[in-house]
Amino acid sequence: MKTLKQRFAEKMLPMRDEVKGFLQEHGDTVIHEVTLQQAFGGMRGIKCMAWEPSLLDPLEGIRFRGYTIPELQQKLPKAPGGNEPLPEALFFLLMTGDIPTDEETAEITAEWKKRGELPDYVAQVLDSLPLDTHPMTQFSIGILCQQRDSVFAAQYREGIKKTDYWESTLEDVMTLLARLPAVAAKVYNRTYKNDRKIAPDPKLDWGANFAHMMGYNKEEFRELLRLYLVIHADHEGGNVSAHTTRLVGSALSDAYYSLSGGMNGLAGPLHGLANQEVLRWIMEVKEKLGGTPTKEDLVKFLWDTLNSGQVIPGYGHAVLRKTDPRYMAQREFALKHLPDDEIFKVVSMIFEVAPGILEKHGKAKNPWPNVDAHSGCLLVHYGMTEYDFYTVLFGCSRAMGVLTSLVWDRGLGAPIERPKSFTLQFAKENFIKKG
Ligand code: AMX
Repeated sequence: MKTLKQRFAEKMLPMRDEVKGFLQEHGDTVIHEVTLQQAFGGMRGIKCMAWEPSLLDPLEGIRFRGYTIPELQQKLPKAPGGNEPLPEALFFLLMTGDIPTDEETAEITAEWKKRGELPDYVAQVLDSLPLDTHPMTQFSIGILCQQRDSVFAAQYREGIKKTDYWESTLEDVMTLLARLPAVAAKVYNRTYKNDRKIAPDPKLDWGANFAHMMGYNKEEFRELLRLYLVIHADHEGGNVSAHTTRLVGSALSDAYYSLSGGMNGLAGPLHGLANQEVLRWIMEVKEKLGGTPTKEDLVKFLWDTLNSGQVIPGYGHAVLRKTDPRYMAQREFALKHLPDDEIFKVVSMIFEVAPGILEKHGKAKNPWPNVDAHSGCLLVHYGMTEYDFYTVLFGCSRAMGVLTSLVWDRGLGAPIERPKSFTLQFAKENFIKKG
């Protein structure tokens, strides 16, 4: 059996030549015109970056290497007796474009097990942080402090060839991904569980072992975490965590610097932090309206939220214009495993009324729920009530997509990013026709 590295090289090396030829022939082709509105408005929708692992359609949602989430649930290898795809298998797919066999998936599981131990110095760095440090801050520091282990940085100092950058980057990525659950579990246990130490279980796959190290051993929670780690892994290249990881990496900062940067972006409330905001807000709904609200009370509460100038967390999206399939995958999970859960009932009721209200409100371009509107409800059901931690789980998953892209960028020889900026004065003088 070929290794992941060999399979990756088989795909990447011909593509390197293909891209070179493609650009020689079509490099001057204009693919987008940019308006001032876009330049001042978050560069929304400008087609200006290539990103291989996934592609987002505004109406259909995400496809990972061409596969929808239901297709992944069907086709990717699963844990024995399980129904949800293994995240390791998704990583293989993101890297190579091919659905892995059980053996190929097992190779990644084994490799991550081998590399997955938390170095003592990382634990010491984390232990030096005040306990009220946000888990995402701890997580990002836990990633960043491992930079000293970067094989890419060491080899770069020694002067490796540009065409070989991807090999040491892949080394870093494998070690980083292998260790992420241990970093995250350390953050979880020290922040909320008196710093209890739970040794990894070598019999378990990556997701199940992650659950185990956080103290969750119910098979249903393992399945949830596997699903969670798959569906959050990538959302094409322009979102904040993906784009930041790429931008930092484009300076040839190594995988540790790049991912830590991306995670700082994920920690924003308009991006990954929305999952903790959703849960906090649902608990507020329950508290203020006394348990499960009536539809009328909920409608009023939603309007009050909007009228006080706040967003409805978990609703809307910069690109999507329909219900997020990642939301639907979690809803399916809830309907199957926890149909009578009280918080799920509130989440469902919000799903019924919020889109209509947002449409009437008339601001949000997309009134439908995104991935973050659902995840917290599932985690609370299994006892993970620490909302502030949720974005760390998101980060462990997102790392797979953005680090895949980093290896591809190194393979394809992507240059440093450097778009042109300008001042308002410059825009007035150069872009506006006189007279
Ligand atoms: N509630 C209330 N107002 C909303 C809204 C919501 N859920 N979503 C968008 N709007 C408002 C915007 O604030 C904006 O108002 P403004 O004109 O006064 O500034 C207007 O509608 C137009 O915004 P948009 O073009 O539809 O959205 P966007 O691309 O600027 O922002 C997003 C997208 C996700 C940041 C936004 O929908 C939002 O704030 N949602 C709530 C937070 C959230 O769920 N974030 C998670 C997104 C998924 C992820 O990355 N993890």
